[in-house]
This record gives sequence, structure tokens and C-alpha cells, in this order.
Amino acid sequence: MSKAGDFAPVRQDIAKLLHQPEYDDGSAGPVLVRLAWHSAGTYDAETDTGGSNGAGMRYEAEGGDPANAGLQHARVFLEPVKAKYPWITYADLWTLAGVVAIKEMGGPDIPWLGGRTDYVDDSKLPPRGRLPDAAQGGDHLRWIFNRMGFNDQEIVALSGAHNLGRCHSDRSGFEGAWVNNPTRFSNQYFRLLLSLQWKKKTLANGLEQFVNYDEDSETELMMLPTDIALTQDKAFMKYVELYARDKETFFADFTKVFSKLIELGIVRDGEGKILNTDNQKGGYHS
Ligand code: ZEM
Repeated sequence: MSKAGDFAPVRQDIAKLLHQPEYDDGSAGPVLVRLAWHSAGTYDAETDTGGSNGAGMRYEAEGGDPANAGLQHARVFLEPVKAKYPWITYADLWTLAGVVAIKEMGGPDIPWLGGRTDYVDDSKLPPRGRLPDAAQGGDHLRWIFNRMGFNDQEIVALSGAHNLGRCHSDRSGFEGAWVNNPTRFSNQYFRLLLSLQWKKKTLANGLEQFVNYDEDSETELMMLPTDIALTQDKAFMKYVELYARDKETFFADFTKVFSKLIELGIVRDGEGKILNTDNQKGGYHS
């Protein structure tokens, strides 16, 4: 039996469940990274609402948001871990799973601290509409990410997560993967943004995305309008070019920005203990 607060065995069990031969590209990793991101990406700095603390996606108001379609798969993958380590909060489990998945898929080792609680303060529930809409452009990206406290460089670094996973017609309505090996974390997404010819394609459901018809690539790759927007804005483009040519800098910047993402709304003391006491009910730090 592991002790409450000992995350090492939890990390090991998350790493083991990533292998899912029947699911998508054979890995639960990408959808777990998306779960961590959507759990945290509701944060609004001005009102100090949203964020990973509270794991609000367990409830219909947030879990049923069309922006979160498909993330029930990620939550179901993690249920056996929650059952084995009942002391871990969902808020910690979802963010930790994202960090473990990134590492296991060849990405950087992202610092992670526990202590989030599953206490939901109804007055701090995020309204729907706080997550980005892929059909929009650069202004929308700034509007959404500045609200969380991220700048242009951080927006581009975070977008590099689209090196992982794919779009599903029954979830977002978009279709396909960004790169040929969507379960390997790298800077390929940035290199392809620059090196391939992206052509607009209208899907049967009316959504527009960008696809590449390069004869050398065996599968059709895709980009969302928000991905292409990064190449149409000088300030964003500077970082796309940087991350395309310098994988080490991308990994270092992604590490910083992802750990900032999963800490949004959380205040800690010098030893890492969470101080926002209104969120302390129900956590294992009682
Ligand atoms: Zn995503 N993302 N995302 N993203 N994302 C999808 C899939 C994944 C946007 C977006 O609309 C979409 C970030 C930022 C942004 C991942 C990680 C991160 C999908 C496809 C869409 C439509 C969903 C589907 O159909 O299953 C937009 C507009 C973003 C603004 C920049 C950030 C930040 C991320 C993490 C740091 C990941 C890993 C996936 C793949 C999920 C999967 O199931 O394979």
C-alpha cells in the first residue's frame, strides 16, 4: 500500500495505462494531455475563477461543455488509478496524468506539485466559453490566453502540444492528426507548419480546416485555423520559427508554460503547500 501523498507509484501506474492498443493511435497519452489542459484552461486571472483546482469537469456544467467532448475517455482511463489510490484528488490526478503522459511520449520532465482539492466552490465555477475555439484566428487566441495570463511566446509554446494526438469528427468536428507520429512529443508540429503547403478544406459538417496534400506523406495531415493563424501574425511567427529550428528551446519553454498552466489559480507557500484556503475542503492536506 502506498502512503497518502506518495505520488511515485501513482506516476508508475499512469505510465502503465498509456498503452491502449485498441484506442486511437495506441496511446491514452494525447487525450490525457488534453484533459490536463482543459481542466486548467478555464482560468480567468481577473476574477480568480476556473483552473485545475476543484476538478469541475466531473459535473455536467463543465464536463458537458461541448468544448470538453471526448474527455470522458481520458477520465475513464484514469478511474482504476483513482480506485487504487483513493487519497489522490481528481484535480491532482488529471494534471499529473498530463505531465506523466508528456514525459512518457518523449517530452520534457515537467515540474508538478500536488495538493489540489476536489472542493467545488459554486461561486467560482467557470462559465462555458472560456476554452479556445479552433475556428477563430490570432485575436481570439490572445483574448483567450491573455485572460489566463499568457503572452504571445507562451501561446505559441503551448500550441506545440498539437504535436500530440488528433481531431475526432465526433468530438470537435475536425478530423485528423497534425503530425505523422502523434504519440511522440517533438517540435515536428512547428516544422510542418513551416515546411508543408496548407490548403483550406471544408468538411462535410461545414467546418474549415487546413490539410496537406504533399505526395511524400502517406497520410493527410491537418492544421486547425488557430494553428495556421500562428504563421499569419509576425509576433507569433517569430516563435514558430524559433521552435521549428530549436527543439531544446521549445522543450524548455514548453516545460515552463505547461507547469504554469497547471498551477493557474493556485497559491502555495515556500514548501509547496496550497494556501488558498477556500479551496482546501476535501483535500488530503486536512
Ligand atoms: Zn488542443 N485541440 N487546442 N491544445 N489539443 C484538440 C486536440 C488536442 C485547440 C483545439 O480547438 C483543439 C491546446 C490548445 C488548443 C491538445 C492539447 C492542447 C482538438 C481536437 C481541438 C479542436 C479535439 C478532438 O476532436 O478530439 C485550440 C483552438 C487551442 C488554442 C491554441 C493546448 C494549450 C494544449 C496542451 C498544452 C491535445 C494533446 C490534443 C489531442 C487530443 C486527442 O484526443 O488526441
